[in-house]
Amino acid sequence: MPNTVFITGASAGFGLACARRFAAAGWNLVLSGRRKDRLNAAAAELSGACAVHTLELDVRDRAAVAAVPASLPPEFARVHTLINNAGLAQGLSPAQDCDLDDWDRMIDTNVKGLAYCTRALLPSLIEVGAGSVINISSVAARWPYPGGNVYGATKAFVRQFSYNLRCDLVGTGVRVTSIEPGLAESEFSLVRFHGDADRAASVYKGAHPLTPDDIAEAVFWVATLPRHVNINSLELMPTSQCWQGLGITRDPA
Ligand code: NDP
Ligand code: 8X3
Repeated sequence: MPNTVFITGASAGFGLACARRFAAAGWNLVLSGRRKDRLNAAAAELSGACAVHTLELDVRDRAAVAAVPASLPPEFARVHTLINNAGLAQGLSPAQDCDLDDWDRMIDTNVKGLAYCTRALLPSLIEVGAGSVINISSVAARWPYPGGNVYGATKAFVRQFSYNLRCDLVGTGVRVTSIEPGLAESEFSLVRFHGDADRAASVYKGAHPLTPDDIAEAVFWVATLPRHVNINSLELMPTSQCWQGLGITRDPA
C-alpha cells in the first residue's frame, strides 16, 4: 500500500507543486484547502497517477480540523507524512500602520491552524511511525525585514514549534522539519497585497525567484531520506537573494 501524504493548502503554489511531486512517486494524496474547485482540478489532473482524496478545510476552524482524521476514507486514514503548508502574509506596512485584522488572519492561519492540523494528525503519524511532519516556515523566521512584523513572527513560531515537536516525538519514528524558503513566485504576493496584481508582479520582476517546484523538490527529498536521517531545518533562497547588512538611520545633516 502506498504511503499517504496529507497536504494543507494544496490548491495553489507550494502545496499544489508538492501534490504533483508526491503523485509522480505514487503516494496517496489528501489535498486540503478552502477552494474546492481548485482541489477538484488537482484531483482530476493527478488521479491517473495515484489515489487522491480532497478535503475542503479551513485550517483556522479548530472543530473541523479535529474532525478530519475520523472523516478520512480507510485507504487514506494512515497518514504517513503531513505537510503543513497552508499560510499567508497580509500586508507589508510598518507595525504602527497595520490592520489588526491582517495580524489576526496570519496568526490564526500560520500559527493556530498549523498547530491544530499537527495535533489532529499526530496520532496517525505516530501509529505509522515512519514519516514526517514537514512545516513550511520562511526565511522571515530568522531574518527580519521592514514590514515583516507579524508574518515573520508567525514563521518563527513554525520554526521553533518544529524543533520542540522533534523533542516530543523522538523515539516515535516521526521526523520533523522546518522548511524555510526565500523569495518564491506563487499567489503569495497577490494574497499579501490583497489582490493588487501589479504590486505582486513587481516583487518577482527580474529576480529569478524560486519556483513552487523547487520547494516541492526539497520537501520530497526531506520526506524520502532514509528513516534514520532528520533534516531539522532547510533554508533556501534564489541565487539572486541575499542579506544586505544592518541598516542605520542618521540625523539630518
Ligand atoms: P499561495 O498563496 O500560492 O498558496 C497558499 C495556500 O495556502 C493556498 O493553497 C491556500 O488555499 C492555502 N491557505 C491559505 N489560507 C488557508 C486556510 N485558512 N485554510 C486552508 N488553506 C489555506 O502561497 P505559497 O504557496 O507561496 O505559500 C505556501 C506557504 O509557504 C505559506 O505558508 C507561506 O507563508 C510559505 N512561504 C511562501 C514563500 C513565498 O515567497 N511564496 C516563501 C516562504 C514561505 P485556499 O486559498 O484554497 O484555502
Ligand atoms: C515569504 C518570503 O521574504 O516575503 O515567506 O517573507 S518573504
